[in-house]
Amino acid sequence: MKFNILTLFPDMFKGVLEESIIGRAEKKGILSFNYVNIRDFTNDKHGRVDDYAYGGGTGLVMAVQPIYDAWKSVCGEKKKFTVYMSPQGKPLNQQLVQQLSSYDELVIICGHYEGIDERVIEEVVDMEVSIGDYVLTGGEIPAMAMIDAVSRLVPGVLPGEEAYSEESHYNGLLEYPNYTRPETILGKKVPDVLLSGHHKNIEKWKRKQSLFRTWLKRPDLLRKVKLSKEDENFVKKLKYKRRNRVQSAVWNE
Ligand code: 4H7
Repeated sequence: MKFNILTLFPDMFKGVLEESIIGRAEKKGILSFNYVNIRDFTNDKHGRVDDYAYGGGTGLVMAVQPIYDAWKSVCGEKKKFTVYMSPQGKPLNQQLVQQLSSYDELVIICGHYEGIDERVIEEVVDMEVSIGDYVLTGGEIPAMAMIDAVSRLVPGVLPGEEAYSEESHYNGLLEYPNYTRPETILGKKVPDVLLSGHHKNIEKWKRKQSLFRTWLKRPDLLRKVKLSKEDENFVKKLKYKRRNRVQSAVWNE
């Protein structure tokens, strides 16, 4: 999958996307990043890419010309799906991440300052995306978050094929807790079942942990996901116990 990133600050991306899993996938040729510096496209003799806002108001607005020409240089005559990172966008979630991972190429526009002239958005943007209801100084960090989330769904990016299928098994729920060596540390022992070698019980424990955590921390997610009869029964038990106000001890069996 290829990401074309239109930004005034291409260097912000390099350290992040060259490391770890995403970096390795790029070296393997599964992912590619094309950084397009919007400033390289300005026709302004002083190299300016922004200007005062019509109607007043604080701050500078990124002008149409450099962004539009940068976008044209990437797309030519063939439009490519173009995303603009903005607080007004569609909230990014795993479902949208999955949708975006189906493209084999994306163009991502990162605004800075007060954002970009509305007319570029009208002309070239297919989807505005937000990574959450908070304000940042630029769209670069949102772009990196989105690229990371989308990239890990591209086949071959994650190390084991397993990692992904395991996770999708818990789709829509929070993940169960993880433990590694040593068996005891800080006076705390790894849950016995994980050392038992009894795979069926381990799977059951993981599922219950997922359901329990989701119920406790993100009940909103629980309402959206489809549960088996067994899952339902387990969650019902939790509800009953919550009424007794013993939340920290709700699940001792
Ligand atoms: C595009 C338009 C995304 C980009 C406006 C970007 C949060 C997110 C930005 C702005 C972003 C997100 C203009 C918003 C200046 C803030 C004070 C850059 N912030 N700005 N405002 N949630 N900021 O995805």
